[in-house]
Amino acid sequence: MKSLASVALAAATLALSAQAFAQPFANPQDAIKHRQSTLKEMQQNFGRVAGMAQGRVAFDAAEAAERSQKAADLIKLPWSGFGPGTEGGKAKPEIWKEQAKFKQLQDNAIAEMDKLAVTSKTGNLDAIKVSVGTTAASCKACHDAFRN
Ligand code: ASC
Repeated sequence: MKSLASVALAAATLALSAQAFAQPFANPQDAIKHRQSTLKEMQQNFGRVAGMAQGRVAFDAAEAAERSQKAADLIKLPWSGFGPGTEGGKAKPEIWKEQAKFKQLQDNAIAEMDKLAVTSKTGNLDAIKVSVGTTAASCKACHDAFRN
């Protein structure tokens, strides 16, 4: 049986290593999982609205409004998963060398999705098409610079 002291030591060691990592996640793998899963869920919502804008999916104004708002909420979440020491996944190492540029591209994507959420609530498909285009361009700009 493990002694109480060894269990306490193991707990303290775990707490210390988590502290040394100094992140909102227990380890880099969890940070990568967080950014990948939130971006994927965002894309599934944005992609549906993009499909409506491109005529691949029947336009449903209520669904477009709901999914655009979800995408706008979700695009705010991945970024906490790109902290120091979380290199990996499809992320290019440049993210950790060009932090100002990375932040600028995040902010652009967030602003575009917020605008798309507002536009989608009007139900104006022509305006939604324009906003989907500028939003997709903001996704692409970050992928081109920072995603493998
Ligand atoms: C999408 C999607 C992206 C962007 C980008 C735009 O629907 O999955 O990554 O739009 O492709 O060019």
